[in-house]
Amino acid sequence: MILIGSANDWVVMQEAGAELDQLGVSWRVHVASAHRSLTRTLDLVRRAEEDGVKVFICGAGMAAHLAGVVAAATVRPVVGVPLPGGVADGLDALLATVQMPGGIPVATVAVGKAGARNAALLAAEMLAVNDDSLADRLRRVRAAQAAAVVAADEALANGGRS
Ligand code: RP5
Repeated sequence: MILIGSANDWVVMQEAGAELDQLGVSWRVHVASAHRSLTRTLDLVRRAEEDGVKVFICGAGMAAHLAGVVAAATVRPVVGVPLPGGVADGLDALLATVQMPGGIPVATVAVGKAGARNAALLAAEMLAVNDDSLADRLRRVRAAQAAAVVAADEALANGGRS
């Protein structure tokens, strides 16, 4: 399940949904602010666990406490995506997300769209531990990436100076 601290976060976090779609992993998204709607956020996490949600992806900016609050409320894995837009353009959210006290882990990825994408891939890798078909799809994504690098190299060589 994807949780975002504000509807404004979706412009970046939709990258995670797109990646999960590509991998054939079902997902849903909710706006759930750790600060503006704490009780509802905790209710969403509890109900998601009851519904069988296995991994939470949380994207938030500024004082980005969403991933930490969700991690405090579940023993399911939580992947935190720090988002740009605060006074330090994501560095603030990165520190807020990554600096969890020992005992309550949040797997924190890069700031912004790369992080949103990696959060989806990391969540899929967690699910793939017990899903060989999903593991194969992840391997195909890696192979496609490697092929794209080779294609880009060849295009540059062919169009570049000799
Ligand atoms: C955070 O505060 C949200 O995750 C968002 O990134 C940031 C600003 O929220 P808005 O004022 O844009 O709703 O809680």
